[in-house]
Amino acid sequence: MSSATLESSPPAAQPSLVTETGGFAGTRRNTFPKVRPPGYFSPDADQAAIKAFYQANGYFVLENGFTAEEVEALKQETTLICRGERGELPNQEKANPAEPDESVLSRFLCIHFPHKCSDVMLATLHSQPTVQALTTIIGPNVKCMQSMLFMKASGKPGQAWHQDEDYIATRDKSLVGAWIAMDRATVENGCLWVMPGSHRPGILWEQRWHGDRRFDCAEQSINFPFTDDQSIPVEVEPGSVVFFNGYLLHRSLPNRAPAGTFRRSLVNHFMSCESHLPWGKLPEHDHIAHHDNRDVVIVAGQDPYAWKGYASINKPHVRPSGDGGCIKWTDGTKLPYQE
Ligand SMILES: O=C(O)CCC(=O)C(=O)O
Repeated sequence: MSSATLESSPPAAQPSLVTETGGFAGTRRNTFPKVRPPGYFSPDADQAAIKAFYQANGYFVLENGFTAEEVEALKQETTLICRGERGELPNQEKANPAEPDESVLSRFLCIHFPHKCSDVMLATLHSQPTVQALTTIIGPNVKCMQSMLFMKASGKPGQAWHQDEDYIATRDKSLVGAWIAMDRATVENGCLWVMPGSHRPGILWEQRWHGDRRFDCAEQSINFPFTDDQSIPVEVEPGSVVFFNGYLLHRSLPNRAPAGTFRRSLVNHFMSCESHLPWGKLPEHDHIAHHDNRDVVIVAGQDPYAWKGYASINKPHVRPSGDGGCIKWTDGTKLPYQE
């Protein structure tokens, strides 16, 4: 990263996996993290520089992708969703008006598909700086298929190493997560960690139950040729968006910040419109080659499959945090922890 940083980055203390690609990182307004690491860009940065960094490293940060007002609106909407004011969530009672917001938010680690019940969340899919970045790294035609709203109160677990294409397969490796910070995300409160360049082999690594209480119930990727100490924390200010490739190994650690604090983020997932989306249950009599989940929102360009129409399949639901133990969803086995 050459210009317009607050301070120049110090020499790396240990060999880093980050591939420096140079280019204009844009006008910096944030003061956190104090030193702007490689891969942090502002919306006025050179799009070619963003693309080069993303292709080499599998992630980048768009600073100030959302304004302070937009972040405030997202936080308020997050509270309303958790309170059941945007529709009752399965197996959850609507919050009692007397219950404080902090107590309600602390009940949830993550709610899937908030864009299905909230116009405020839906609007984030179409946010101009986000869409510009997506067309730079994916191509002119972009669709969204999922959103996830993390509250991550202090004490809540993180997610073990994984690759998102293990869960949402595209046919052209175009999956991108756009992780919007609502609170400052730090190592202490459980920010995202990435393994730079780990998308490049294009391999989906073996996955296994981790048995580790630091993480929620999702499985862990194993046997990949990178070590934990090669990963880097992606600490960001509210309003920043971390874009990451569906093959990039990433994880987050528990929120160890003082009680009563949160690490809220909204993660939207996007892909190219040219790819089918073979996701979710294969309908009877369908062939995997034709399977194309049409519960998508077009955010840029043209959808070559518009002739198929669109569907509403997914509904908002609460993701298990592991508090009550974890169950293997394929056969219902109770999974043991290593104590
Ligand atoms: O926000 C987190 O803690 C984890 C998010 C994540 O792993 C994902 O969006 O795939």
